[in-house]
Amino acid sequence: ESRYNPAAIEEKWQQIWADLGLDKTQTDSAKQKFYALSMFPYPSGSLHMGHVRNYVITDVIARQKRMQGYRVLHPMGWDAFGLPAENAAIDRGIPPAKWTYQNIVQMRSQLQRLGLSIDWDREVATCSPEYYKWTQWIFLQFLKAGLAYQKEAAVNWDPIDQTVLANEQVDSEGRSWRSGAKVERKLLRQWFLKITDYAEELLNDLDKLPGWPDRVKLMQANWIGKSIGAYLEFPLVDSDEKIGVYTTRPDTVYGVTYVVLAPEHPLTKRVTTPEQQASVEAFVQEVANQSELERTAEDKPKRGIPTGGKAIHPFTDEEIPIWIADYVLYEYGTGAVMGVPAHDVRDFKFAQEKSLPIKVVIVPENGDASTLAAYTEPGIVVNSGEFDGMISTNAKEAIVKHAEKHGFGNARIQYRLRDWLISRQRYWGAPIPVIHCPNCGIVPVPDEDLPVELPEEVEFTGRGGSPLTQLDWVNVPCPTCGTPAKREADTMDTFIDSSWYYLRYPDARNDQQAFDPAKTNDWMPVDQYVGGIEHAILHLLYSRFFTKVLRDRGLLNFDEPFQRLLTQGMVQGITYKNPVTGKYIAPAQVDPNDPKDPETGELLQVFYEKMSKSKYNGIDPEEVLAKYGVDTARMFILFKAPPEKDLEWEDADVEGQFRFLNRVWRLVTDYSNQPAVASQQALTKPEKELRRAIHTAIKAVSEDLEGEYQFNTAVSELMKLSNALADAPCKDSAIYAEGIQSLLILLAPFAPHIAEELWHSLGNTESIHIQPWLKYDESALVADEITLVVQINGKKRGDLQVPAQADKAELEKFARESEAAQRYIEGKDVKKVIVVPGKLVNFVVG
Ligand code: ANZ
Ligand code: ZN
Repeated sequence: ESRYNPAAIEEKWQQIWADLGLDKTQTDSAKQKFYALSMFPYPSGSLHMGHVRNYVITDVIARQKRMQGYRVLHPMGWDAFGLPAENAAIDRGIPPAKWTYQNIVQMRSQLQRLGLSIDWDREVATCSPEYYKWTQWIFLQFLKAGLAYQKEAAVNWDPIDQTVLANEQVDSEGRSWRSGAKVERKLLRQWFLKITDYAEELLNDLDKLPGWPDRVKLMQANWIGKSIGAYLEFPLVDSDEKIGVYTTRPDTVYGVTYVVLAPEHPLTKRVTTPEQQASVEAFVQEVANQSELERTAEDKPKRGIPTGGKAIHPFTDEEIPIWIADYVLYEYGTGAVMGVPAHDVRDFKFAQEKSLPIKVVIVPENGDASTLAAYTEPGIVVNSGEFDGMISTNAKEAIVKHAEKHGFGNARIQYRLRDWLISRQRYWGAPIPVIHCPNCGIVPVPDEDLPVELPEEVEFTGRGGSPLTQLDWVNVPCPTCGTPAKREADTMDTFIDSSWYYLRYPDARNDQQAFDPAKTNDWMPVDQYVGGIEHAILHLLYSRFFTKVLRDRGLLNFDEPFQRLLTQGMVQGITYKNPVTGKYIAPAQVDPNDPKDPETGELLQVFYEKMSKSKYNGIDPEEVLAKYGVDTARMFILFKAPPEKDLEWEDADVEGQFRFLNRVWRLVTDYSNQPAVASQQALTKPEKELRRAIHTAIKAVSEDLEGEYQFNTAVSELMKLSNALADAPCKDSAIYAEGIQSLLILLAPFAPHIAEELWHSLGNTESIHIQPWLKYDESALVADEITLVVQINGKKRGDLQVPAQADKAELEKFARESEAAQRYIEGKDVKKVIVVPGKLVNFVVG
């Protein structure tokens, strides 16, 4: 046991910890709770470095909190429904369940190799009937609350395979990944959740989350997209009907020179004149097959045509033309826009292309109106009747008031957020638990019939619609009237599964309820959530939405699920790319000192990029573990970069952490061979210094683990302490013993195996992971002496040790008497002396 051999200790301790039940969640209610949560992985089959980083970060936090005396909940599970399992079934004939559970077994054992202090008794897999029974039950809660409804919405339709495609199955040219057919848009009746009912609260409650990165909160706010404006009505010339528009700029209403409808707008047909009918119909057809992205792309020319119809401007009574255009989206606002080319960039472009009039109604406070571009800033209102001369911001209010008074408009708030489309026309998801009855309409599956289980005898062809629609499974009697009825064959978006899993962990084995509210309210909210920035919007927003709805159903007593959020950075690998061919070259084929393409000899670009198979820049966690052990991998990941920053994988730094752990190993094993500790009365100077180093480390590491989680600087503190111990002359002192023990305790959350092994080598019989976290002694931090720098004309000429409490005059005296000063001042005229207490004395000589 003289050498550090990770293989000999890591699995051994993992087994012992498991036998001791060290990672089990404590329920001692006298202790304060701490819920440490990692975003659960999709069981793709193998663990990658991004996972390792995520789970190690959460593990360090969980371990330290346990040592600090908290009862900690640190669970893990599987986000296990979704497309890849269904693709594996189509491609290789493996049933989705089998493929998924195989992957879970594989990845669970990989996770266990990382020495994560996870309570595996609470593991959940969203694809198991024990779990999705409650996903379905929660859906029914939404239905009962009036928050789930059906409406028509477009899907990607593959006309050859006759199947719905997910967005990921459509390439950038709009073709099906499988058949290559040009994908069409098709309207289907689908299920939605009314997240828009919670838009305002989801926005406002971001203020309750000081422990979230500002960047994430901003992304959520933008996604919700609150917009404050007005609704205004433009009557049609020849009927009582009106076109309602939503605008953020009512102050520009006198500049309206046309009105535009989204092509799908129900009034399109009505307003189109016979002469325009053919071309309008053709245009509507064309736009129907475009995606929203294509329609709104900034760089594309705005396309549109006149309908021939006319509307009346409600303020001027002028007749203005009605157009349709692709840049107006049917789903936003009212699906109609008042065109103000002089003050809106898109309208300006459109008017220029279509030769529509441009009427200026806002001018800069000092300066002239330009007709070369839209003027979009505030200014003075002109050409606007009774509103002329007003400041545009005030005119907004006045114009809305006027519209309100005359009954053709009002102030309105609008959100970009849309209701959540949760229907998926696929097999591997939780079936939506409703039955369609010809007599009763939509009938929820009664609670006692849940779960609606996925049938197992299924053929996967990738053609002809969801496998569920093709099975006798859909035929059931109506639960209410007994008439032959049909099950809903859509399954739920997998984001639903992950919107509530954190509520299940506190009570994961409950087969009577989704969770016992008492238990979940006790553990929630999550104290620290750790995961990728790619979930900054949807997953986090949906989870917040679920929490609020379940709170309003009386099941939860808090508003926000995740108190603090850490979004860890990416793990990047060194990447070689041929700039001419655009090909990536595997590092094994490249000489790092002379990076050339082995085939063409061209000089390669070298940079760091997120690890991925296609770029050959990935590092397999298994290989690193086999070579260095998991403690080194953990230390490297924590040390190399602050957790929220990207991390560049560098073998030399991995090596460096391995050497550091070897030094710790030697330090402790050398020490345990030492003779018994000698006891003394007063501390010697080296002892005092060592004690200061110990308590400085305790303070620094504790602070680094508080709030901001600066694991990288915490690891450097550990390195400093180990150096101080190595250099200490007082190895037989009780202070040295304190130092060794402290080093191990501080190291324990970071490198749990080596810390445990060495702890036991000192004769301890209890696990290091249940030792109390250390507290520093403030008085030990005070230095007796400081290093005083002596400068001559601002240049350092020497330094010396002086008593820490020396005052300015004494400092000057010490400095003046120093050898360095003597040599340089000798025979010269000291014009000025500058004393910076605690640091330096500078002599200005002439
Ligand atoms: C007239 C106007 C004049 C506008 C002006 C802007 C500037 P946000 O902030 O995103 O809510 N708009 C409204 N509904 C639309 C739709 N369905 N599709 C495309 N554009 C739509 O922006 C609201 C503005 O976007 C509205 O204000 C409207 O153009 C346009 F000088 O009305 B505005
Ligand atoms: Zn019925």
